[in-house]
Amino acid sequence: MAYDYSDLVEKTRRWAEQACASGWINTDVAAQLSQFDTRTPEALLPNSGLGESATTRPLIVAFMGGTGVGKSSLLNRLAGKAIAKAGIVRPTSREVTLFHHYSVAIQHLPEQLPLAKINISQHDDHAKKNIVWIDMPDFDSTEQSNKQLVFQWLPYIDVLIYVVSPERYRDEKAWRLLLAEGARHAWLFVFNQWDRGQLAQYEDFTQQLHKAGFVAPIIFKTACVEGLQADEFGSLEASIVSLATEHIVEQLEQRGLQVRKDELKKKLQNTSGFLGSEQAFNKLPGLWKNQWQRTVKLLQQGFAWPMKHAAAYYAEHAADLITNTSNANHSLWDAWAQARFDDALDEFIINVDQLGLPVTPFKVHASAIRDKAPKIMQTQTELAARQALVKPGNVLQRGFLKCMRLCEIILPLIAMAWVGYKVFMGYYTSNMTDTHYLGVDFAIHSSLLIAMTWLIPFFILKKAQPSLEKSALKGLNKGLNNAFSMIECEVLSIAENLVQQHKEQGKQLSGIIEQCDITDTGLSLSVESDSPLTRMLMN
Ligand SMILES: Nc1nc2c(ncn2[C@@H]2O[C@H](COP(=O)(O)OP(=O)(O)OP(=O)(O)O)[C@@H](O)[C@H]2O)c(=O)[nH]1
Ligand SMILES: [Mg+2]
Repeated sequence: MAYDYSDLVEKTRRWAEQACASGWINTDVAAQLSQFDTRTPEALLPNSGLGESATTRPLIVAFMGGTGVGKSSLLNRLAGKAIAKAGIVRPTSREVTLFHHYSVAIQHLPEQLPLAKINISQHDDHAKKNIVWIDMPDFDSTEQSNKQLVFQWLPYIDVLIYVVSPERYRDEKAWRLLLAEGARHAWLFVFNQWDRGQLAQYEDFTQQLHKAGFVAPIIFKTACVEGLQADEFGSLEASIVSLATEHIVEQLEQRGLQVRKDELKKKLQNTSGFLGSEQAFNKLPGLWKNQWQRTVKLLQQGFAWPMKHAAAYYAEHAADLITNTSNANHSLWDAWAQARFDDALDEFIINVDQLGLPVTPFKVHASAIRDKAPKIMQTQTELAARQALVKPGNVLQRGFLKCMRLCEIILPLIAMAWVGYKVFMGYYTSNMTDTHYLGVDFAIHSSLLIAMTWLIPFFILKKAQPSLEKSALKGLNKGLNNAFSMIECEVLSIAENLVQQHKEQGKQLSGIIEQCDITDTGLSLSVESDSPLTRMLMN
C-alpha cells in the first residue's frame, strides 16, 4: 500500500519532534524535517465539480516570469479581453488573476492563499473547460510582496509557462527559481516580445535550458503586439489544451508526489547520518572501561591519605558509628575527586563526538551520574567500614579468636576436672592402702596447672585482638572498590540504554524511509518517452 504523502510528512514531523526533544537531532535539523510542504495542485480546487462527465480535476497552468515580460498580456490575449492589468508601470500586476470555465467551482480555495489578492474571470469556451489559467505577479522586482505571492501559489501549479523577453531571458533570480522548483512542475517556455527578439537570444536561452536539465525544451515565440505577423501563440494554446486530459493530470500528480517523496527520503537519509552508526555505538562500552580504569588509578592514589584519616576516625568512633549515634561526615568524594570524575566523563563525551555520535543524549544522562557518584561513594564506603568494624579482622583471625575464647573456658575446666579426679582417687587409695593423702606438691602443681590453662588463652586473646583502624581501612578499601565498580556500571548502563534508544530511533527513521519508496503497483503512470510531457519535465 502506498503511503499518503501528507501522512509521511506528519510521521516525519512527529519523529523529528521527539528525536529533538531527546537530543538525537538538533533544532535546525528538526525544523528542516518539520517544514515539508503538503500543498499540491490537487489541493487547489477540492471538489472542483467539472460537470457530470468529468472524473478528474482541471489542469492548473500559470504564467510566471520577471516583471514586464508580458505575462498579463499573454493571459489577456488568451481571454480575448483585458482581464489582467498589463502596462508600462513596473511591476504592474500585484495580484493573481484566475481565468477559468464557469463550471469549475472555485469557492473552496485553500485558506493558506491570500484570497484578497485574487482577481477572478470566467469564460464559456468548452475547449478550455479543463484548464485553470493563472497570471502571477513578477518575482524579480523590488516588490517583495509579489515574490511572496508567487511562492505561495507555486505548490498548486501543474504546468508553469515560464515567460521571458529579449531583455530578461538571462535573469539570475529566474535561473535559481528554475533550478529549485524544476522537478516539481512541468514546464513550457515562452519567448515573448519576439517582435524585438533575435535568433541568437533564442538559441542562447535554449542552451541555458539544456544546462538546467531540459533536453528538448518546448519554447514558443510570441509577440503580443496588435497587427504583427503570426507567432506561435496558437501552438502554445493548443499544447496546453492537449495536456488537459485525465491521464496527463494523473501522470503529473503521480510524478509530483514521487518528487516530493524522493525529497523527503533524501532529507531523512541525511538525518540518519546525524544519528551515528551502530558500529560506533558498539565501541562505547570498551571506550568507557578504558577511560574509567585510568581514572580509578588516579582516584586510588588521591584517596590514599584521606582513607587513612577516615579509618582512624572510624576506629576512634567505632562504638558511635555502629550504634548510629555519630553523624560525622567522612566522605572521601571531595571537590578534587568530583573534578577527576567530571574530566573522565567530559573526555568520554569528546570520544563520543569524535565517533560521529550525537552527544546531547550522553550529556543529559551524564549530568545525572555526576550528581549520583558522590552518593554512591559515601554509601558504599560507610557501609563497608561499618561491616568491617562489626566483624574486625579476617576469617582466620576471627576463627582463631573464637577458638581461644573457647580454650579460655574449656582448658581450665579440663584442668579442674583432672585435679578433682586426682583428689578423689588420692582420697580413695589413701583409705584403701593407708598411704598418705595427696601432698603439698600436688596442691601447688594443680593450682599452677589451672592458672596456666586459664591465663595462656587469656593473654593470647588480649594480644591477638585485630586493630580497629586496620579493619576500618580494609572496609573503606572494599567500599571504595565497590563504589568504583558501581559507578562504572552506571555509565555502562547509560551507554547500553543509549545504544537501544539509537536502534529504536534508527528503526523508526528507516521505517519512514521505506514507506517513501512504496508506490501503488496498480498505477503505472510513468511518463512515456514519446509523450510531449517528457520534454516538459526536468531531468
Ligand atoms: N513589444 C512588445 N511589447 C509587449 C509584448 N507583450 C507585452 N508587451 C508590453 O510589455 C509591457 C508589460 O506587459 P505586462 O503584460 O504588463 O507584463 P507582465 O509580465 O505582466 O509584468 P508584471 O505584471 O509587472 O509582472 C506592456 O506595456 C505590454 O504592452 C510583446 O510581445 N511585444
Ligand atoms: Mg502582469
